[in-house]
Amino acid sequence: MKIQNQINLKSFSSQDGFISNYQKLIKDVVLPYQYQVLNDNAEGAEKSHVIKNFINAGKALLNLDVDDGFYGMVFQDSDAAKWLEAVAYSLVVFPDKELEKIADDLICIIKNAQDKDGYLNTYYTIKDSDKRWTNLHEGHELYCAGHMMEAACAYYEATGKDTLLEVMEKNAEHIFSVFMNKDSFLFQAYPGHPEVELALLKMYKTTKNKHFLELAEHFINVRGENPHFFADEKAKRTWSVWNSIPDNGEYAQNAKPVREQSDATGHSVRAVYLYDSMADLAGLTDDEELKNACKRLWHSITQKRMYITGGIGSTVHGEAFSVDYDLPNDTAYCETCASIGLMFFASKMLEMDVNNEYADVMEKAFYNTVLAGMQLDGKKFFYVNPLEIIPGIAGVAQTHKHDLPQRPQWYACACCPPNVARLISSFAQYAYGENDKTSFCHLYADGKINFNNGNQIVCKTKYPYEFDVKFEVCDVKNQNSEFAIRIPSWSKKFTITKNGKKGTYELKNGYAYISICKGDEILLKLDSNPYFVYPSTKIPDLSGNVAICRGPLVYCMESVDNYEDILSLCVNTNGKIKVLPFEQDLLSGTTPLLIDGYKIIQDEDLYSFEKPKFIKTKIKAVPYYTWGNRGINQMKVWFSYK
Ligand code: FUB
Ligand code: ZN
Repeated sequence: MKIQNQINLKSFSSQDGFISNYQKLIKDVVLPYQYQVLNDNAEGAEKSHVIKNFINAGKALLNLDVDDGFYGMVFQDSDAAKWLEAVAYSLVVFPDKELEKIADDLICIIKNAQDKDGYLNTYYTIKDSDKRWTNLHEGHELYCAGHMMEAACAYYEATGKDTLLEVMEKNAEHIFSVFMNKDSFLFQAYPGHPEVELALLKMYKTTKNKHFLELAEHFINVRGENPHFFADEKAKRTWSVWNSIPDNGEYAQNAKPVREQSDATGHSVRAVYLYDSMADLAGLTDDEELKNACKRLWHSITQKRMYITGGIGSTVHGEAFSVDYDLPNDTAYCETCASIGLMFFASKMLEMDVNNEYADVMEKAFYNTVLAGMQLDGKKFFYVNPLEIIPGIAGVAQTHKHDLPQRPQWYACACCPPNVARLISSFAQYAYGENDKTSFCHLYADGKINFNNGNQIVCKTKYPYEFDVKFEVCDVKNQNSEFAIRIPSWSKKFTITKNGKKGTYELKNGYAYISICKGDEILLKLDSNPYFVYPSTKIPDLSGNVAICRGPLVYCMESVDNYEDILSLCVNTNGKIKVLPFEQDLLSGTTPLLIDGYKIIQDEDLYSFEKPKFIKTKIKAVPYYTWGNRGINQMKVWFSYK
């Protein structure tokens, strides 16, 4: 049984603060820029063609000439879907008739690309309809459908317009008829890339159509029942996308039925999208066994396979989780989408069990890897988020080709950029939750929240750069109303005052539960001191290293701030960390740190018999999410210390 739900999309409004500024950037820069890219109008950016693909699919259905055919990845459709979803969330925060019209027009194009039976996918419609549903291993039809379903639910909730929702209901019913036919080979099939499961659950919640719950449940339950399904499927087909050979089931999380899984394995985005849907289903259906599997997988990720930045999937090979404690900095993969998926998973775990262990990770992933995924100007994006970059090696050495020192404008495989846009514009969904009695604050976002339960609360804060969070209770449902505020585990001390006096609260699983009345003013003061983080000795790559954080922000050092060379620096952990004043003109507004450290003086030889000298120095650090915004530059998160 769910303990709390995300707030309604329309419950949050905001004009000010860190999150609101990011949401303005999405509206003013990111969405228009990405729309240009999707239309192949952004100079210098990788070609997308995705909107043209939809137009061409519509033509193909009418047997018209499809001049420039299909272009891009087999899952190209999903870029348009994620963009539309981001537009929907943005329209809630910043209504904009012009943007809404652009989105409505795109929806029209998408509707025209849908076949009479409900099928919708431009790759297959343009290239070869006979290939439909014959290659779930590589083909991404269900993945693309899932993303469009998410867009449809979001657009309906944001605007009340149901054109896309109707398209996707028809599509979901079509998928139901194909995959729920007990006599078909496809009855044992499951998606190569999980995504449609979580989307079908959204469709169920939006439309209340039980088929969608049944189908999501089926896809989740059937996964891994036949671990060889992809090989069986391959034996039946004569075509492939990448000629990939089905492995032992690790890559796509199908080695075992999901309830028996314990280690987070394989492609990290696939994994967390799947785990998100498992947690959602477990909460919806009160399924203890499934919930326990989710908890095991959660612990596998967060206790053994996650970076300090909330990055996951440490290896480029298969964009995947590696084994426990294999967390290299310089060859890290850490796809932006994977940290977004981790936030989804965390949010669903929170719905079943309000505990700061989930919200802490959600926050870590957001303020570090997810935000690092986008240039501060909103026009360039990282797919891979390493924790160390040494130009000359990064992006050049064969082993480091994937770790780029600068964000590109776009990608041939462009899953991450629109994913960041939809995540930031829907931030409030992750920040606040509610049930009949209690309103929850998991993350702190400045703004007003009209909870469905009748409570109305205004949050005022300059978080994550200041650590006072004020809540004004504008209205309450009744006398028993309650507000639960997360106390992050990084905050070594905190105080809560209510109406200027020491507040009374019950601390449960990292949340302070406070009874609230109309007019109450609650002030949470978190620890503003920077702090050192020491890694487990089980992580070989981090042995003898330390990282520096303040609040949820992991800091890094860049050579541009440190004598053009950070490799010769080491931190003095007995020294001081000075919090420098907030600089509005630095990196879109940030608070740098000045750390006591040493510079190692060594001769130029590759190896030397002389012990190096250490001279005292100060090291400047900036938040990790801001790195790579000042040209090509060395960057490190972990440092040796003395
Ligand atoms: O396969 C679709 C998306 O493209 C995945 O989620 C990303 O990892 C990228 O491979
Ligand atoms: Zn991605």
